[in-house]
Amino acid sequence: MQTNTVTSSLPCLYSFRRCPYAMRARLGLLFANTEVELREIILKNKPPEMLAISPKGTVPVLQLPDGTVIEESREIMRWALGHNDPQRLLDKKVLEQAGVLIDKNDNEFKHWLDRYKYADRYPEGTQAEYKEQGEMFLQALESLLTKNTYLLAERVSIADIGIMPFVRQFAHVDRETFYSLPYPNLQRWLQYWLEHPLFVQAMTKYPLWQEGDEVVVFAG
Ligand SMILES: N[C@@H](CCC(=O)N[C@@H](CS)C(=O)NCC(=O)O)C(=O)O
Repeated sequence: MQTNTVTSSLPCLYSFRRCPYAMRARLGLLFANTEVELREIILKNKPPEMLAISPKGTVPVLQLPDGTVIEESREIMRWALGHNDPQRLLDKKVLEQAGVLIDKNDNEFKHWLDRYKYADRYPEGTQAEYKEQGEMFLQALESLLTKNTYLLAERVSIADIGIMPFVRQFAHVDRETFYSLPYPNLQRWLQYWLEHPLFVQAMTKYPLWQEGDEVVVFAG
């Protein structure tokens, strides 16, 4: 975390609608009922204001009114829910397991997801091989979802909102294939999330942000 001066009274989120990391951050903010100023960006043309506070150049980035910069999606979820967590997504009972699952998502599943999605950029393997590798994680999720309605319990946890955007991305590479796989509980879970009012809200389209624009409030 770094500190810089900002003028707005709201935390400011640099976000890209289609980025799964940014989706989980927006979901975290919505589940925490936390209002932020939303600055929609595109990766091809990152605003200098964002790069000035977070030179690594990934979204999401959240800048707090005191200047603190949070530049990891997991930390943004944790920060938001750490302040307000009416649905107890950070329930102590599942927190450790959620961390392990999100690690697996970010460090392993995402690797295969990228290759499955952009197989032509990774000619050393075939798309079918990449899909199979990605499915190992999907199988683990399916097994969890045979035990519970949500990934880790009978109620939503940070694991659900942290992982759902990536499963969505996998499914959207080829919806027909995804829905023909033998993962009925995962399909049900994904469908539930795609229709969830907070996910629908998280996917609202906003115009690209430019310096001088009126503040767009992303309402929690
Ligand atoms: N570990 C970061 C990863 C974020 C990330 O990689 N975001 C992608 C977009 S989905 C990005 O900003 N990539 C930079 C680029 O493509 O220039 C987090 O969890 O926030």
